[in-house]
Amino acid sequence: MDLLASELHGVEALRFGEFVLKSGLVSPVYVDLRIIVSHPALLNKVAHLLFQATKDAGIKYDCVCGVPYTALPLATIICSANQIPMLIRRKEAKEHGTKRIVEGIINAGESCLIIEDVVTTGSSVLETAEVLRKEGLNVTDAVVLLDREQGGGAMLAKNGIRLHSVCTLTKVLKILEQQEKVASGMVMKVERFIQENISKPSVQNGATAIKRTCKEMSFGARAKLPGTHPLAVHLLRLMEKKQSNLCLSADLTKSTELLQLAAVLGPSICVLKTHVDILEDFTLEVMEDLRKLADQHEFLIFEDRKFADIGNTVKHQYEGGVFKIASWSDIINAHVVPGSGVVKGLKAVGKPLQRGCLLIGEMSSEGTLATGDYTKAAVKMAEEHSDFVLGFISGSRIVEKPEFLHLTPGVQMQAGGEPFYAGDSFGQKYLSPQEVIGQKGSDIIIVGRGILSAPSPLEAAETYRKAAWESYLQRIGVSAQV
Ligand code: S5P
Repeated sequence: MDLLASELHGVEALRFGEFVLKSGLVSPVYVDLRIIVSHPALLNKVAHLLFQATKDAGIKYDCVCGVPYTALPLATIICSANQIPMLIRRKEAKEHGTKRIVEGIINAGESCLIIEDVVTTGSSVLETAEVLRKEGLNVTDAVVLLDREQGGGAMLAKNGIRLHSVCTLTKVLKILEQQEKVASGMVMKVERFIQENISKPSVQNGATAIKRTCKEMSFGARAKLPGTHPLAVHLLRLMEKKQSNLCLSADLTKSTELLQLAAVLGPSICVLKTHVDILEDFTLEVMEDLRKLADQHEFLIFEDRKFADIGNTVKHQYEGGVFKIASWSDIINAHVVPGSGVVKGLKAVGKPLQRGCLLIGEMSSEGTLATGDYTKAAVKMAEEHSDFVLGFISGSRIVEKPEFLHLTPGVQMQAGGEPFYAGDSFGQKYLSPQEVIGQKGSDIIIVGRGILSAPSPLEAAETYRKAAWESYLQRIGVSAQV
């Protein structure tokens, strides 16, 4: 074990310092075992240790599957050296041909052992187990080289999977400390980090989900990430400055009312969302006046146009026509149903103007079809066009990338700050700001009638602003004082 720890450290599979993880957490340790494919002797050694761990634990299994991608070569070596049939799990089903998600011969009822390099929360192992179980295989055990001891074992146990590890992160740390490769101060820092960031399994809607118990990045810190869209950087900074993660949905039909509301509520909001096509008296001069108010009070304008056509058509709809949306709106949004052409068309107009786009990943309405694979496709499209797409319209956080923003509509409270659970008569469903920001992990609440129908829209806006901001502060671990 001593040799393994020093070799992993030597090839920089374990690094110490400050690293931003996929979840947005800043970690003092970074474990990345992908590098070991460049060190064949070490790769063999790791595979051997994993196999030895299965023997020591007395696990019985018929075939082996590695969690893609890092554990694939490890599973291959184990299977080849020991003559065990292997299965390969695809990350995405093939678009053509067989559409298989698992390659290799599947004999339903057989036991499949899962191999993984590192386990933190256990979600990657569980994801692979669920795919294999859907194919009729039994999955009861997983073997991992390094357990980061951040709740993965407990979460997997809850889902009927025993986790066996060759080594734990604390053990490796101790060895490296003894070998004087890591300073004691750093060891303590890492141990504290592990303790503070243990994920606890929780059950939601029948499925096991990881509850966020860890501290998250602030809006200000997210603005500093190199991959954050420039418009999102601007928005995150003004959110911090104004202490507001409230977007007003200004669904009004008269331009004087729109401008009046923008003037009064401007200081309380970070974004003002319009549906210009419901204005009875739309003119471009009105939008020029709105733009001036936006600059004066520092909020962004978001035209909720929900583009959903082929690229060439949306390009015209965005740039021209009566509304000339691109000339005054900072942000627009689009459905992903046409495929990536819709983003490409919008990007051709919006990117040169430093505009940004939100993709609709989920909707707040009853019976929405934007769920499951559709939502995943929206995330993939956003990742592929992150030079123009700055985030999502969604009911919850749909991707753990702090560079992306999540804006959530369907928010309302009763007078007095109580949550309001009913919807409207057309299928709109509501959650409270606390649920949306605190529990669902979204960033910005979008509120329309909750503010517009209140006796004092300004008072209501302030109540929503404070509730959403307090939930955000709690989420990042700062005591609320708004
Ligand atoms: O899924 C969605 C997406 C959007 S953008 N559900 C929504 O309600 N919206 C918009 O948010 C909707 O068009 C409306 O402008 C606003 C919600 O308004 P409210 O009055 O129900 O708060």
